[in-house]
Amino acid sequence: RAGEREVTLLDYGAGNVRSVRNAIKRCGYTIKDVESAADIASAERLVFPGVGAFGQAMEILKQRGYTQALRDYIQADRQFLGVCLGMQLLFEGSEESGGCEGLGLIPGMVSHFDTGMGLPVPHIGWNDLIQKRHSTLLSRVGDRRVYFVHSYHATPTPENADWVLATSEYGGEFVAAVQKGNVSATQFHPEKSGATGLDILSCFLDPEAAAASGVPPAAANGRPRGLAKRVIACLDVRANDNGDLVVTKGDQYDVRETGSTGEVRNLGKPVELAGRYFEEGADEVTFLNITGFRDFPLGDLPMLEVLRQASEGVFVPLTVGGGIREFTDGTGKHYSALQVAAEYFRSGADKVSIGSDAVYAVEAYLAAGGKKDGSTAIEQISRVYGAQAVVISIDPKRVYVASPDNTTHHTVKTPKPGPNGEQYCWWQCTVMGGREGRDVDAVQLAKAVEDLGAGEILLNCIDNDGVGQGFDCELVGAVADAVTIPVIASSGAGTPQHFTEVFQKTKAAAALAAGIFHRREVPITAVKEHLNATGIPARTA
Ligand code: 1PR
Repeated sequence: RAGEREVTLLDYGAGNVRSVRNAIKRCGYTIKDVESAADIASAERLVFPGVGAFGQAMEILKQRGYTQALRDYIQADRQFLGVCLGMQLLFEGSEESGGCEGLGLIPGMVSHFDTGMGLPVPHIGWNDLIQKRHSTLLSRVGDRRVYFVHSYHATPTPENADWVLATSEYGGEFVAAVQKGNVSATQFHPEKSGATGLDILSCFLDPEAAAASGVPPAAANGRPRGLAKRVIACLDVRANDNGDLVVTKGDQYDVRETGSTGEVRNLGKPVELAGRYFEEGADEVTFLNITGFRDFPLGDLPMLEVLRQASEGVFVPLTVGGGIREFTDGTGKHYSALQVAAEYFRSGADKVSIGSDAVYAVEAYLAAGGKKDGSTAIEQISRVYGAQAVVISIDPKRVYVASPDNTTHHTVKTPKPGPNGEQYCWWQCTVMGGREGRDVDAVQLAKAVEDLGAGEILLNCIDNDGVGQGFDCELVGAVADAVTIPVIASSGAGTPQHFTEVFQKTKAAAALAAGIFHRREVPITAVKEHLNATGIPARTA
C-alpha cells in the first residue's frame, strides 16, 4: 500500500530537524514533507518536531493555514507524534512569548523552570521517565533514560491526568510524555536518545509490531536516579599538512608532534571516531574545528560533510564549533554569523559552539556597560534557534597574582600557589585557540554570555589540556557558581576518578574529555560505572 512506510513530517523550517529525519530513516521509513494543509489531512502518520520559540511556531502555523488542519487531525485520533515544542503546542498556552495561546487540546499552561532553585536551566541531558501507565509507545524503554533539552515545561494536574503518560523530575515533576489513543507527544527527544529513542520511534511507527514484542519495564536496579551528569567525547578536528581532515589532540593546545617532523598529530577519522563514541555510550559528541578561526567556515566543505555523515549514525546530540562568526568572503559577500550557524544546523549539528567571537562580543558588551543591541552572534543564533543551541567555548589560562588588589579581575585564593608563591589567581580568556590573551576573565565572560542568551558553557583549560592530571576544579567551581546555565568541565581528564572529583567538588553538569578516549586509555563505560558507584547519576544504557 502506498504510504505504508511513509512518515509525513511537519517541518516549518525554524530549526534543525535533520536528526529527526535521520532517525526516521534509520527506522526504515521514508519522509514526505508537509507543503500544504492538505498534506496534513492526508497523512498516514504525522511527526511534528517543534523547534524555536512557542509564539513564533504558532505564528508560522497560523500563517500557513496549518492550525485548523492540525487540530482536526489530532481530534480525529489519527497517528501523531509531537516532539519537544511539538508537545508543548498541544497545551493551552505558554509563558514563553508572553502567554501566547497554543492549540488548546490538552488542559494546562507551559511555564519556565524556576531558576531560583539553583538548578541549571535549560534542563539539558538524560533523565529518568516515571511511567504512569502501560503504553505501547514506551513499552521498550525499561529502565533507560532519555534526552531532554528545554527551558519550559508542562505540569501534570488532575485536569490533564488522562493525557499524561510519563513524567520526569527536575526540581519538581513535569510532563515528559502524553498520549491518548493514537496521539502521542514527548518533551524529550527520541531522535537524540540513542538506542532507547530509536526503540520509542519504532514503537510509534509500528505500534502493532511493538505491542507484539514489547518488554515490560525493568525493575529499578538501585542505581542513582534523576538527571545524569553527562560524559562528552570531544574531537578536535583540523586539516593535516596534506589537507586531510583528521582528529588531533594537543598538550596545552600544541597539536604538533615533537621532534623533527612536527606534523599535526593524527588520532583518526572524525566520522569513524564519532560513531565509535556513540556506540560506546558517550552522552554527546562535540567537534571543534580548531583552526576554524582562520578560514571561512562555509568554505570548509569537508567539515560540513563530516557533520552530515556523522549525524546519520550518531543519535545523541552533536555540537560543532570553530569559526562561527560573521564573515566577508574574497568577493566582498557578507555572511552573518546566523547564516554560518544555519549551515551547520542544516548539516546535522544540534548546537553550535562559539569561541573567539564570544570574547570579542563580551568586550563590546562590557565597554557598553552591559547593554545589548541584539547584533552579536550569540543573540542572533539564540533568538532563532533557542538558547540551548548556543554553547560558548572558553579557552582560559591561569594568571597568578600576589594579591586580589593587583588586578581588576575576579580572583580566587588557590591551594596551588604560583611560581613565585602567589596565593591568588584568575583565568584569562584567550582567542584563536589560545594564541592571544584578552583583558576578560572566565567568570566575567560566563556571566556576560549568559546575559546575551547562551545556553551552555564549554569550559576548557589550557593549562590542564592533555595533561591527564584532572580537571581544574577551582576554575570550574568559580564559573559554575557564577551562572545558572549548565557548565561542561573540560581539559585534563586522565582517570574515571577525575570525573567523579569534578562532579563532587563543583556544580558542573557535564564533563568532556578527548585524549583518554582517543587513545583507548579509559573506556566511557568505566567512567560511568565509577560515577554510579559513587552515587553520581550517570547513563549506562
Ligand atoms: O574560536 O570560535 O573559532 O573556536 C575554536 C575552537 O577550537 C574553540 O572551541 C577552542 O576551544 C578550540 N581549539 C582551538 N585550538 C585548539 C587546540 O587544541 N590547539 N582545542 C582548540 C580545544 C580543547 C578541548 C579538548 C579538551 C579535552 N581543545 O576541547 O578537547 O581540553 O582534552 P583532554 O581530555 O585530552 O585533556 P573559534
